[in-house]
Amino acid sequence: MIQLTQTMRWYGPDDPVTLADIRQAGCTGVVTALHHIANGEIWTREEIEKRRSQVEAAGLQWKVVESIPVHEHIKTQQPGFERLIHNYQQSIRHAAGCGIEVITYNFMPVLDWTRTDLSFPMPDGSRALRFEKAALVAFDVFILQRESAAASYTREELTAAGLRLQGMGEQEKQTLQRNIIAGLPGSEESFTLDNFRQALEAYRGIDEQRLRMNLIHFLRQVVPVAEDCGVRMAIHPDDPPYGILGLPRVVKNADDIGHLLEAVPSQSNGLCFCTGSYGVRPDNDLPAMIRSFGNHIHFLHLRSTRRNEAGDFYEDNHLEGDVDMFAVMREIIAIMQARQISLPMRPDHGHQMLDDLGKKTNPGYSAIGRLRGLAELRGLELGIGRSMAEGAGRL
Ligand code: CS2
Ligand code: MN
Repeated sequence: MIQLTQTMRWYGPDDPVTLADIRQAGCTGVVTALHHIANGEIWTREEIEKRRSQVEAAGLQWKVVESIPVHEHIKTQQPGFERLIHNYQQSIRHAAGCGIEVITYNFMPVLDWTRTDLSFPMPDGSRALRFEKAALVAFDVFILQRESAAASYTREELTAAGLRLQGMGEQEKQTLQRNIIAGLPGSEESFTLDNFRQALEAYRGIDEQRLRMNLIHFLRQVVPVAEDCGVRMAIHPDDPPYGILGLPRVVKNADDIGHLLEAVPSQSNGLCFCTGSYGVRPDNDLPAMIRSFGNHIHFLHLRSTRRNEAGDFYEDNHLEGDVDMFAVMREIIAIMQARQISLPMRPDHGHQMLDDLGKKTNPGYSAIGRLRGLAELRGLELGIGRSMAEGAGRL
């Protein structure tokens, strides 16, 4: 019975969670990135090798990069973007030459993942990450004062946002702003209000169709290179999986995935299937998506969210919330048996809990919450796998 390859994300030598911690959590590998190399620059073999030996010295493997960031100028096709694509191709070649098998990336405009609250209290005393619609709208309309922002929302949403703002003290406004634009862990960009406005400006005239064209252009340049050197590209979905702050989004649902896979058909054109991101939309049927795109899933982020009618969601325990993790896991196990490969996974985020509540941690990436998530997922996998094998007598 082929099983998932269990990994955790490691932010490098400055990560408060050590490689030894990750090993004790039961992982055989890490996913990591060279965050010290500026976005757009080439990842050299020397730098990749240096990281690899650190990881291997701790008894772990490094097969998945998360992420080689895609420069904003590639997303918007600013003059000079061809050189940036060329650099990206070089980084792919170098990574492949150093034994990397999967390269994760995303095509989210301006911001990587977005949350409004990084310390949302759960009933059990742990802390979760949360996206609150009214707070986001309050930031957009009243703090950022984005031109024509009000036109993006309904009257009810604007009223809720106005009330929400009134209830906020100066400190809370500052924190909200920082949470949204100062860059969550893994984001390569960090903004002040002024340069954030400029960054949004670069998307004037870029609608969903245009952004998709730019992504397809990028894929046409990089996928053949990846194919050539035997690595697989894995696109992470938009988080949250719908437009925010007037920005276009192109990796939200099955239709979007279908477009990308059809436009550039290759085994190297694949997905990082993040159940926490796709799962925010009630119209995304995750088990069905895994069934249809299973051959192109190269990496898994397993996590669950719980949404409400107002458009808010928070990150729930890995086996609770709106994601049917049992059904998801069953499909993943079936895909691995059909393809006869082990897929790398990581528990995507976790609650801040126990000892970690008193520590400085990367939001979402504390040790104990992820350890809990991983342990639950590992048990779920074992239970389903064994009963499938014994029940069907064929797996
Ligand atoms: C986030 C992102 O939800 C997530 O996985 O932590 O940092 C994500 O890993 C990147 O956007 C992928 O490129
Ligand atoms: Mn994810």
